[in-house]
Amino acid sequence: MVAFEHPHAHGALAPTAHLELPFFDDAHRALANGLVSWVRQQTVDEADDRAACREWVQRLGDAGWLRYCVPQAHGGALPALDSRALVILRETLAFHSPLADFAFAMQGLGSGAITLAGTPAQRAAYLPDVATGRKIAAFALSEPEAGSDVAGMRLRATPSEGGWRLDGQKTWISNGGLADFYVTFAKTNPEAGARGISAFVVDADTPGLDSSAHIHVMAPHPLATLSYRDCHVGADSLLGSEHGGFKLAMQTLDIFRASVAAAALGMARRAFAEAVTQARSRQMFGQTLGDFQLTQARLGEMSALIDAAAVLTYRAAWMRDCSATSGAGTPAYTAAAAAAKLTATENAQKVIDMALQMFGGRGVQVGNVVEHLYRDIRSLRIYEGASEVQLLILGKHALKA
Ligand code: COS
Repeated sequence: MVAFEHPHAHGALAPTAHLELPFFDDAHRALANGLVSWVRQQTVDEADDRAACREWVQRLGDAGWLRYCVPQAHGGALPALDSRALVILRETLAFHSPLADFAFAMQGLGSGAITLAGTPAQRAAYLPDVATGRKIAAFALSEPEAGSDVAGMRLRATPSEGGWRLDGQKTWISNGGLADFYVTFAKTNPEAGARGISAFVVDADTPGLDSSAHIHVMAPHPLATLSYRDCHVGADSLLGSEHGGFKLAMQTLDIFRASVAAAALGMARRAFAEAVTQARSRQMFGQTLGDFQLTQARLGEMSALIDAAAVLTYRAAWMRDCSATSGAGTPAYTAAAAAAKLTATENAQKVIDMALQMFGGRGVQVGNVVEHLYRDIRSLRIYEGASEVQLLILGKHALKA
């Protein structure tokens, strides 16, 4: 599948109109405009998702967009990770190609824990190469028996001569088999639940690490199961404090959850643009599809679902970037990111389904943009915290407030 063709007639629905909202400043607007011009020129053959992912990482790196995944001190574009920039990048890329968005996002998620907690040596060894695309990053948290229940993980790290020995499995690992390194979360004290987890940076070529078990899913997305067998890493691979891995994982997810919401938003906006073009052009019963009030009502519903998702997404990103009292690391921010992810992914699924329905039979024809989006959106309601986990986070927050 080639990256989506842009529809010609966006009119008032141009995907940059929302940048006038007060959540954004001129630098964000310039970033969005530059990215839109660039991404419209890019066409990548996505028939082989692994090859395409490498190609996107290369192009995104060469063009400088991956620099938004790491801080300036290590080759990044801005002094610190800027959530609104991440949101703009993901929304825009997802509008054009969900796989391009994925390739971008994984560089950020996979290196996020190094940005947050890495030693100067770890940051220097990985972050500049993530920013150029020379190294592909991955975040290895989930296990066959521990998806939503992170504290239930079993992969074990035991102290060994000069470092640690890792034994166990990770699964559903994005970029599995492609990545140059895996930020791997492991139990360092199996009795201590969430307080017995530590993070490690594990290079892909470490003996004992096998990433060859690829998993095939309904939309292009390189995934694998990782096996760690007698896998030795040095003491300098420990990332952050010993037993501090659970919080580090949560803090990393906190940063990127609002950006998952943005990816969903980009896909919903694309489906909406396709639906509007279809409504204007499709003739039936002597008029256009858009002349039917039923269609107008449907477009109205889609537009409201998109706006609700957008405002929550931008609010979460803005809270993290700007507010001293409700910014990063606070329960209010965690809740805002959860509300954004929940609403944007669920709403995008509805919007894309409605758009597909407006295309009739062509909507389910393989290769149609809405058909592709229908498959692309599904996993966003599951990964980086399923909708049920976001509900749990919001419910707990409400009870504590
Ligand atoms: N930031 C910082 N600390 C956090 C945090 C956050 N966002 N969320 C939780 N913590 C802390 C808690 O404060 C608690 O600290 P103390 O031990 O000092 O009290 C500790 O972490 C444990 O928190 P909690 O009791 O809430 O943990 P649970 O085991 O109940 O798990 C959920 C909570 C379900 C929210 C968590 O496991 C989760 O997010 N699961 C989904 C994981 C996910 O996204 N998987 C996808 C993998 S990436 S594709």
